Amino acid sequence: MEIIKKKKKLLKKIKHAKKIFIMAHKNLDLDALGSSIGLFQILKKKKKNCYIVIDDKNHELGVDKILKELEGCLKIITSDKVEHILNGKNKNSLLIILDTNKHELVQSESILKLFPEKVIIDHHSLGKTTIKDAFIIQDENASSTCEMITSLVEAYDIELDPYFATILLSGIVLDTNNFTLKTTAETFYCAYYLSSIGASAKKVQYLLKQDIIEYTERQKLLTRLEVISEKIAFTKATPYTIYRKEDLAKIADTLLFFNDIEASFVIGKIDKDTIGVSARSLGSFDISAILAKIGGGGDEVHGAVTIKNKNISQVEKMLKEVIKKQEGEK
Ligand SMILES: [Mn+2]
Repeated sequence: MEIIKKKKKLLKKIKHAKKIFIMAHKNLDLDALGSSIGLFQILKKKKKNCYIVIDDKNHELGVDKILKELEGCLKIITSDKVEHILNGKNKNSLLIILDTNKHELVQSESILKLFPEKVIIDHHSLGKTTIKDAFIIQDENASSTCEMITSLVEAYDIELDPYFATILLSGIVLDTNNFTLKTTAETFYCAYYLSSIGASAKKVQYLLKQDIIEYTERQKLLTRLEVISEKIAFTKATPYTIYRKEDLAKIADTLLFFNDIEASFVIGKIDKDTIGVSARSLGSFDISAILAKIGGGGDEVHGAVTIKNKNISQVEKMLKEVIKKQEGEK
Protein backbone atom coordinates (compact mmCIF):
# COMPACT_ATOMS: atom_id res chain seq x y z
CA MET A 1 0.00 0.00 0.00
CA GLU A 2 1.37 3.34 -1.10
CA ILE A 3 0.27 5.20 1.98
CA ILE A 4 1.93 2.74 4.33
CA LYS A 5 5.13 2.87 2.30
CA LYS A 6 5.16 6.63 2.54
CA LYS A 7 3.82 7.05 6.07
CA LYS A 8 7.18 8.06 7.56
CA LYS A 9 7.88 10.70 4.96
CA LEU A 10 4.36 12.03 5.36
CA LEU A 11 4.70 12.19 9.12
CA LYS A 12 7.92 14.11 8.77
CA LYS A 13 6.20 16.69 6.59
CA ILE A 14 3.33 16.92 9.05
CA LYS A 15 5.69 17.38 12.00
CA HIS A 16 7.60 20.07 10.15
CA ALA A 17 4.53 22.15 9.38
CA LYS A 18 3.21 24.82 11.72
CA LYS A 19 -0.09 25.24 9.88
CA ILE A 20 -1.74 22.59 7.76
CA PHE A 21 -4.57 23.14 5.29
CA ILE A 22 -6.69 20.29 3.96
CA MET A 23 -8.52 20.67 0.65
CA ALA A 24 -10.51 18.13 -1.38
CA HIS A 25 -12.27 18.33 -4.75
CA LYS A 26 -15.17 20.58 -5.69
CA ASN A 27 -18.66 19.19 -5.10
CA LEU A 28 -17.63 17.38 -1.95
CA ASP A 29 -18.89 13.83 -1.61
CA LEU A 30 -18.67 11.54 1.39
CA ASP A 31 -15.24 10.25 0.35
CA ALA A 32 -13.78 13.75 -0.05
CA LEU A 33 -15.34 15.08 3.15
CA GLY A 34 -14.84 11.82 5.09
CA SER A 35 -11.14 11.66 4.28
CA SER A 36 -10.74 15.38 5.08
CA ILE A 37 -12.35 14.90 8.48
CA GLY A 38 -10.39 11.70 9.14
CA LEU A 39 -7.13 13.47 8.34
CA PHE A 40 -8.19 16.45 10.44
CA GLN A 41 -8.57 14.09 13.43
CA ILE A 42 -5.12 12.58 12.81
CA LEU A 43 -3.58 16.06 12.67
CA LYS A 44 -5.42 17.15 15.79
CA LYS A 45 -4.08 14.13 17.68
CA LYS A 46 -0.63 15.21 16.46
CA LYS A 47 -1.38 18.62 18.01
CA LYS A 48 -1.31 20.43 14.70
CA ASN A 49 -2.95 23.68 13.86
CA CYS A 50 -5.11 22.70 10.89
CA TYR A 51 -7.93 23.92 8.70
CA ILE A 52 -10.27 22.44 6.10
CA VAL A 53 -10.81 24.63 3.04
CA ILE A 54 -14.34 24.45 1.60
CA ASP A 55 -15.70 26.86 -1.02
CA ASP A 56 -18.73 24.79 -2.17
CA LYS A 57 -21.96 26.68 -1.60
CA ASN A 58 -24.31 23.71 -1.94
CA HIS A 59 -23.74 20.26 -0.55
CA GLU A 60 -25.20 16.87 -1.30
CA LEU A 61 -27.44 15.44 1.44
CA GLY A 62 -24.92 13.28 3.33
CA VAL A 63 -22.25 15.97 3.26
CA ASP A 64 -24.74 18.51 4.53
CA LYS A 65 -25.80 16.22 7.39
CA ILE A 66 -22.21 15.73 8.56
CA LEU A 67 -21.29 19.40 8.31
CA LYS A 68 -24.36 20.32 10.37
CA GLU A 69 -23.67 17.63 12.97
CA LEU A 70 -20.07 18.74 13.33
CA GLU A 71 -20.73 22.46 13.34
CA GLY A 72 -18.13 24.12 15.53
CA CYS A 73 -15.98 20.97 15.84
CA LEU A 74 -13.93 21.48 12.69
CA LYS A 75 -11.99 24.50 11.58
CA ILE A 76 -13.62 25.08 8.21
CA ILE A 77 -12.62 28.15 6.23
CA THR A 78 -13.21 29.49 2.73
CA SER A 79 -10.18 29.86 0.48
CA ASP A 80 -10.17 33.67 0.64
CA LYS A 81 -9.13 33.41 4.32
CA VAL A 82 -6.03 31.29 3.65
CA GLU A 83 -3.63 34.09 2.81
CA HIS A 84 -4.53 35.99 5.96
CA ILE A 85 -4.05 32.92 8.16
CA LEU A 86 -0.70 32.19 6.51
CA ASN A 87 0.35 35.72 7.35
CA GLY A 88 3.32 35.58 5.00
CA LYS A 89 4.70 32.41 6.60
CA ASN A 90 4.21 30.04 3.68
CA LYS A 91 7.46 28.19 4.24
CA ASN A 92 6.42 26.16 7.23
CA SER A 93 2.87 25.60 6.08
CA LEU A 94 1.55 22.56 4.29
CA LEU A 95 -1.37 21.98 1.94
CA ILE A 96 -2.77 18.45 1.79
CA ILE A 97 -4.99 17.72 -1.20
CA LEU A 98 -7.44 14.82 -0.91
CA ASP A 99 -9.50 12.69 -3.30
CA THR A 100 -8.25 14.43 -6.45
CA ASN A 101 -4.88 15.22 -7.97
CA LYS A 102 -6.01 17.58 -10.74
CA HIS A 103 -5.60 21.33 -10.30
CA GLU A 104 -8.89 22.21 -12.01
CA LEU A 105 -10.88 20.00 -9.64
CA VAL A 106 -9.77 21.28 -6.23
CA GLN A 107 -12.01 23.53 -4.15
CA SER A 108 -9.75 26.50 -4.86
CA GLU A 109 -7.17 26.51 -7.59
CA SER A 110 -5.86 29.94 -6.63
CA ILE A 111 -4.49 28.89 -3.23
CA LEU A 112 -2.23 26.22 -4.74
CA LYS A 113 0.46 28.78 -5.49
CA LEU A 114 0.53 29.92 -1.88
CA PHE A 115 2.09 26.66 -0.75
CA PRO A 116 5.63 25.58 -1.62
CA GLU A 117 4.92 22.33 0.29
CA LYS A 118 2.03 20.23 -1.01
CA VAL A 119 0.96 16.64 -0.46
CA ILE A 120 -1.61 14.73 -2.52
CA ILE A 121 -3.41 11.70 -1.11
CA ASP A 122 -5.68 10.19 -3.77
CA HIS A 123 -6.98 7.01 -5.39
CA HIS A 124 -7.66 8.46 -8.88
CA SER A 125 -5.30 8.02 -11.79
CA LEU A 126 -2.80 10.75 -12.61
CA GLY A 127 -3.20 12.82 -15.77
CA LYS A 128 -2.05 15.82 -17.73
CA THR A 129 -3.49 18.25 -15.20
CA THR A 130 -2.09 16.54 -12.10
CA ILE A 131 -0.71 19.15 -9.70
CA LYS A 132 3.02 19.31 -10.11
CA ASP A 133 5.57 19.96 -7.36
CA ALA A 134 3.60 17.95 -4.78
CA PHE A 135 4.58 14.89 -2.76
CA ILE A 136 2.16 12.40 -4.28
CA ILE A 137 0.67 9.43 -2.46
CA GLN A 138 -1.54 7.90 -5.09
CA ASP A 139 -2.97 4.40 -4.99
CA GLU A 140 -5.34 3.26 -7.71
CA ASN A 141 -5.79 -0.04 -5.92
CA ALA A 142 -7.39 1.74 -3.00
CA SER A 143 -11.18 1.87 -3.22
CA SER A 144 -11.38 5.36 -1.82
CA THR A 145 -9.42 8.10 -0.12
CA CYS A 146 -11.24 7.14 3.09
CA GLU A 147 -9.65 3.68 2.80
CA MET A 148 -6.20 5.30 2.53
CA ILE A 149 -6.84 7.55 5.53
CA THR A 150 -8.15 4.57 7.53
CA SER A 151 -4.86 2.74 6.87
CA LEU A 152 -3.07 5.82 8.15
CA VAL A 153 -5.21 5.97 11.31
CA GLU A 154 -4.16 2.41 12.08
CA ALA A 155 -0.52 2.89 11.06
CA TYR A 156 -0.13 6.01 13.24
CA ASP A 157 -2.07 4.31 16.03
CA ILE A 158 -4.56 7.16 16.33
CA GLU A 159 -7.43 6.80 18.75
CA LEU A 160 -10.52 7.65 16.73
CA ASP A 161 -13.96 8.49 18.06
CA PRO A 162 -16.67 6.09 16.73
CA TYR A 163 -18.41 8.99 14.99
CA PHE A 164 -15.34 9.66 12.85
CA ALA A 165 -14.93 5.95 12.15
CA THR A 166 -18.50 6.03 10.81
CA ILE A 167 -17.70 8.96 8.54
CA LEU A 168 -14.66 7.16 7.09
CA LEU A 169 -16.76 4.03 6.56
CA SER A 170 -19.42 6.04 4.72
CA GLY A 171 -16.78 7.25 2.23
CA ILE A 172 -15.72 3.68 1.57
CA VAL A 173 -19.33 2.51 1.17
CA LEU A 174 -20.03 5.37 -1.27
CA ASP A 175 -17.01 4.88 -3.50
CA THR A 176 -17.37 1.09 -3.64
CA ASN A 177 -21.13 1.32 -4.24
CA ASN A 178 -21.71 -0.78 -1.14
CA PHE A 179 -18.63 -3.02 -1.54
CA THR A 180 -19.44 -4.05 -5.10
CA LEU A 181 -16.84 -2.00 -7.03
CA LYS A 182 -13.07 -1.67 -6.60
CA THR A 183 -13.27 -3.64 -3.37
CA THR A 184 -10.16 -5.54 -2.29
CA ALA A 185 -9.18 -7.50 0.80
CA GLU A 186 -7.71 -4.26 2.11
CA THR A 187 -11.09 -2.52 1.70
CA PHE A 188 -12.80 -5.21 3.76
CA TYR A 189 -10.02 -5.03 6.31
CA CYS A 190 -10.49 -1.27 6.66
CA ALA A 191 -14.25 -1.73 7.03
CA TYR A 192 -13.58 -4.37 9.69
CA TYR A 193 -11.11 -2.10 11.45
CA LEU A 194 -13.53 0.84 11.46
CA SER A 195 -16.36 -1.36 12.73
CA SER A 196 -14.13 -2.70 15.48
CA ILE A 197 -13.52 0.83 16.76
CA GLY A 198 -17.23 1.60 16.73
CA ALA A 199 -18.30 2.67 13.24
CA SER A 200 -22.05 2.28 12.85
CA ALA A 201 -23.40 0.66 9.68
CA LYS A 202 -26.84 2.00 10.52
CA LYS A 203 -25.55 5.54 10.66
CA VAL A 204 -23.74 5.01 7.33
CA GLN A 205 -27.08 4.04 5.84
CA TYR A 206 -28.58 7.24 7.24
CA LEU A 207 -25.78 9.35 5.75
CA LEU A 208 -26.22 7.71 2.35
CA LYS A 209 -29.96 8.20 2.22
CA GLN A 210 -30.90 9.75 -1.09
CA ASP A 211 -33.38 12.29 -2.20
CA ILE A 212 -36.37 10.42 -3.63
CA ILE A 213 -36.94 12.88 -6.50
CA GLU A 214 -33.31 12.76 -7.61
CA TYR A 215 -33.45 8.97 -7.38
CA THR A 216 -36.51 8.85 -9.59
CA GLU A 217 -34.88 11.14 -12.15
CA ARG A 218 -31.90 8.77 -12.24
CA GLN A 219 -34.10 5.73 -12.65
CA LYS A 220 -35.79 7.38 -15.63
CA LEU A 221 -32.48 7.09 -17.43
CA LEU A 222 -32.59 3.32 -17.00
CA THR A 223 -35.92 3.13 -18.82
CA ARG A 224 -34.25 4.50 -21.95
CA LEU A 225 -31.66 1.76 -22.04
CA GLU A 226 -30.35 0.17 -25.19
CA VAL A 227 -27.89 -2.72 -25.40
CA ILE A 228 -25.36 -2.72 -28.24
CA SER A 229 -23.65 -5.93 -29.39
CA GLU A 230 -25.18 -7.70 -26.39
CA LYS A 231 -22.58 -6.26 -24.05
CA ILE A 232 -22.58 -2.48 -24.13
CA ALA A 233 -25.28 -0.69 -22.18
CA PHE A 234 -26.11 2.69 -23.62
CA THR A 235 -28.58 5.20 -22.29
CA LYS A 236 -29.39 8.82 -22.93
CA ALA A 237 -31.49 11.33 -21.05
CA THR A 238 -34.19 13.55 -22.44
CA PRO A 239 -33.07 17.16 -23.00
CA TYR A 240 -35.52 18.39 -20.35
CA THR A 241 -33.70 17.30 -17.22
CA ILE A 242 -30.35 18.57 -16.03
CA TYR A 243 -28.29 15.97 -14.20
CA ARG A 244 -25.26 16.27 -11.99
CA LYS A 245 -22.14 14.61 -13.40
CA GLU A 246 -22.11 12.32 -10.37
CA ASP A 247 -25.62 11.13 -11.22
CA LEU A 248 -24.57 10.12 -14.72
CA ALA A 249 -21.61 8.31 -13.16
CA LYS A 250 -23.87 6.50 -10.70
CA ILE A 251 -26.08 5.25 -13.54
CA ALA A 252 -23.02 4.10 -15.47
CA ASP A 253 -21.90 2.17 -12.36
CA THR A 254 -25.32 0.61 -11.95
CA LEU A 255 -25.45 -0.59 -15.57
CA LEU A 256 -22.40 -2.78 -14.99
CA PHE A 257 -24.39 -4.86 -12.51
CA PHE A 258 -26.45 -6.47 -15.26
CA ASN A 259 -25.80 -9.81 -16.83
CA ASP A 260 -23.50 -9.81 -19.88
CA ILE A 261 -22.90 -6.05 -19.72
CA GLU A 262 -19.22 -5.22 -20.02
CA ALA A 263 -19.30 -1.50 -20.64
CA SER A 264 -21.74 1.32 -20.06
CA PHE A 265 -22.24 4.80 -21.50
CA VAL A 266 -24.62 7.42 -20.15
CA ILE A 267 -25.40 10.71 -21.90
CA GLY A 268 -27.27 13.61 -20.36
CA LYS A 269 -27.43 17.36 -20.05
CA ILE A 270 -25.30 18.71 -17.21
CA ASP A 271 -26.22 22.34 -17.77
CA LYS A 272 -28.24 24.19 -20.34
CA ASP A 273 -25.64 24.06 -23.10
CA THR A 274 -23.37 21.24 -21.95
CA ILE A 275 -23.71 17.52 -22.51
CA GLY A 276 -22.00 15.07 -20.19
CA VAL A 277 -21.01 11.49 -20.92
CA SER A 278 -20.04 9.05 -18.20
CA ALA A 279 -18.62 5.63 -19.06
CA ARG A 280 -17.58 2.51 -17.22
CA SER A 281 -16.03 -0.80 -18.19
CA LEU A 282 -15.24 -4.08 -16.51
CA GLY A 283 -11.91 -4.08 -18.33
CA SER A 284 -12.55 -5.55 -21.76
CA PHE A 285 -13.23 -2.09 -23.26
CA ASP A 286 -10.67 0.65 -22.88
CA ILE A 287 -12.80 3.61 -21.82
CA SER A 288 -10.03 6.21 -22.04
CA ALA A 289 -9.26 5.19 -25.64
CA ILE A 290 -12.92 5.53 -26.63
CA LEU A 291 -13.55 8.82 -24.84
CA ALA A 292 -10.28 10.38 -26.01
CA LYS A 293 -11.72 10.35 -29.53
CA ILE A 294 -14.49 12.72 -28.46
CA GLY A 295 -12.34 14.93 -26.25
CA GLY A 296 -12.69 13.13 -22.94
CA GLY A 297 -10.43 11.43 -20.46
CA GLY A 298 -10.22 8.79 -17.82
CA ASP A 299 -8.57 5.43 -17.46
CA GLU A 300 -9.30 1.93 -18.69
CA VAL A 301 -12.32 1.34 -16.51
CA HIS A 302 -13.92 4.73 -16.14
CA GLY A 303 -14.06 8.15 -17.70
CA ALA A 304 -16.13 11.16 -18.62
CA VAL A 305 -16.48 13.89 -21.21
CA THR A 306 -18.21 17.24 -21.27
CA ILE A 307 -19.21 18.62 -24.64
CA LYS A 308 -20.48 22.11 -25.40
CA ASN A 309 -22.64 23.28 -28.31
CA LYS A 310 -23.91 19.86 -29.33
CA ASN A 311 -27.20 18.21 -28.52
CA ILE A 312 -27.74 14.78 -27.00
CA SER A 313 -28.44 13.08 -30.34
CA GLN A 314 -25.29 14.52 -31.91
CA VAL A 315 -23.17 13.29 -29.02
CA GLU A 316 -24.90 9.91 -29.19
CA LYS A 317 -24.07 9.61 -32.88
CA MET A 318 -20.41 10.56 -32.36
CA LEU A 319 -20.02 8.15 -29.49
CA LYS A 320 -21.70 5.24 -31.24
CA GLU A 321 -19.44 5.68 -34.25
CA VAL A 322 -16.34 5.56 -32.06
CA ILE A 323 -17.61 2.49 -30.21
CA LYS A 324 -18.41 0.75 -33.48
CA LYS A 325 -14.92 1.45 -34.79
CA GLN A 326 -13.31 0.23 -31.58
CA GLU A 327 -15.41 -2.94 -31.78
CA GLY A 328 -14.25 -3.48 -35.35
CA GLU A 329 -10.61 -3.27 -34.32
CA LYS A 330 -10.99 -6.01 -31.71
MN1 LIG B 1 -13.08 9.15 -3.90
